[in-house]
Amino acid sequence: RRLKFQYCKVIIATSMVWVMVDMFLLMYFTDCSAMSSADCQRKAKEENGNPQPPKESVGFLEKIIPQGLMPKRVPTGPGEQGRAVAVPDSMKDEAKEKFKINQFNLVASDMISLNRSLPDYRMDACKKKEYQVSKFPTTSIIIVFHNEAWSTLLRLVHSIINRSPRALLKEIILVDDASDKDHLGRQLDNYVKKLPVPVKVLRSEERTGLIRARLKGAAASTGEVLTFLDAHCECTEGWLEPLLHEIYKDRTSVVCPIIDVISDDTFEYITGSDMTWGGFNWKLNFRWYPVPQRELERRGGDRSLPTKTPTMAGGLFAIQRDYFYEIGSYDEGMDIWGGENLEMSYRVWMCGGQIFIVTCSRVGHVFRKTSPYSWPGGVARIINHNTQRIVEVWMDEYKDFFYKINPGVKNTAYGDVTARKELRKKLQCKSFRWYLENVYPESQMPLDFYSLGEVRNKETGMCIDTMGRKSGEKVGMVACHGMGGNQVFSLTKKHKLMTDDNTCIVTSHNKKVMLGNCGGGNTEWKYDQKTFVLKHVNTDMCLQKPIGRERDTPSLGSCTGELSQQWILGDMKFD
Ligand code: UD2
Ligand code: MN
Repeated sequence: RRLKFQYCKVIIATSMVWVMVDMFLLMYFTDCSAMSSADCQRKAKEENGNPQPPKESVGFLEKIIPQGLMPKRVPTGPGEQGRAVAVPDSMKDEAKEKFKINQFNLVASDMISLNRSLPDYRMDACKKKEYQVSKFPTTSIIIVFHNEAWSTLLRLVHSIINRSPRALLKEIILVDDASDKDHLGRQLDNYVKKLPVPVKVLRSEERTGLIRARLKGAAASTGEVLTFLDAHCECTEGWLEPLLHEIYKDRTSVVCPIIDVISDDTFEYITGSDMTWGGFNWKLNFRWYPVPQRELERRGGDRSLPTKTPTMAGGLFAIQRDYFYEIGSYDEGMDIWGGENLEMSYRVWMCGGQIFIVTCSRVGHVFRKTSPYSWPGGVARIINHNTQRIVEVWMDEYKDFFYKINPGVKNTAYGDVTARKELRKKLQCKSFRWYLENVYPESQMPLDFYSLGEVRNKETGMCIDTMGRKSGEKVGMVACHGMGGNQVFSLTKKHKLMTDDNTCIVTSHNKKVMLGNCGGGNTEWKYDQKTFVLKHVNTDMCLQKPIGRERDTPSLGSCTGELSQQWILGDMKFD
């Protein structure tokens, strides 16, 4: 009888499990196969309104249900498998209107399940790697936001819970930087309480900006590693292990995933290249550039090995917690947005650490074309303020590139940077020149140069100007304005007449003076300080004022040395 009773218990337990599985699967996947598209959208929307159990429990069920018995149901709802969402015609006006709120298609985002499925985008070599996860440090995930949308923020939280080994996930810390949206108040507090991972919600009464918000999150963290993410990301399969692996191997490694693109319009998940790294231009804008051959070779051609990168984008990275503080955390004097990524990149490299893009880790991010939130005091003021703090502390003589382009910024206030300069001294950090030579020799900043500033014709008094044009277009020649920008050129010791964004003054096959890529041909000019003549090396001809019908572009002529071929270069330092 006792045996019979046991037998009954097993049967009851088993059927209960099956009922649970069924209910769970019904809730988890928005199956629209038998519905009109409008009904399906409504269902998906309802699903977003109701907290769903995170995918983690599927893992739990997989363990107790024999392999092969798991019902095979591929989710088919909007955006599943990272697919693009098509907003139905009836909702297009609403979508257009709501785009302004977050500068992404909120209606599309709201249609997608908070638990949306994504394919495993990793390269095969990555899928094969085995990690000693039990030895890895734990991490706190820090997400700061100002007025983030509900669906993007919570889809991120779910993607973390669904796709990170639970043992490594110490907590998720949400830092609300003075948002004024109802859904980010009590609704958020209540929602996160039901999640199977500890989630702390911190709030600033006053807008602090993302830098200070991240510091607030870091201060409250208890994990051994801090992992920062923007609030509109989605983590993919296996994203966390390779990041923590690098930090486990070397605590001074600061690691970034590949940042894939989540379309701001359709929310399609679009994989980014593993062949790009982070750089910057003279204006100190962060930019992606192709990974140079030497870095591919350093890795022996194995693209699954982490790429060293001169700079990071800023939003998505992991760093050992104690090392974060040792190396100077963040510059608390930086406001709202911008610059902190370059500041940290220079600091880490110059003070003994290293930065990697870990190509086995992929996280999607909604890149926006414009910023949705307010910028107290104005965008330019904030960005210049932050950038000035970087150049003054870290860039030594190379800060002139930034100031020549933005001369107006030179005399504006940027607060006190003595503490940051002391930090640099205390950590015995290397020079910016060392960084350019050793970490970023491909940089657009010439190591050595003869001049930096305007290029003025002695006869006409006019200046060479890119007019904001690109490589392949003609060079302009207009009145000198003394405002830097498009009139700043550097004559480098490699004899290039270079301006920002790797653009040089070159000559075309028919001997026209053009803008061209500095890495291309016909870029060399020799300047004679006594005669003021700029001679083009390949053609042996001289740069001169505009002639003929082309009144607004400098030309090339046989060298005569007359005034029309004489040029004054800004800030010369010949030696
Ligand atoms: C990029 C980075 C971002 C940051 C920024 C430069 C990526 C993918 N993103 O810009 O992390 O490094 O460059 O500063 O690398 N936020 C606040 N308070 C504010 C302003 C913003 O909490 O006052 C939050 C915001 O809600 C978001 C995060 O900070 O979660 C980053 O802001 P963003 O998404 O506008 O920055 P993004 O991606 O253009
Ligand atoms: Mn962002």
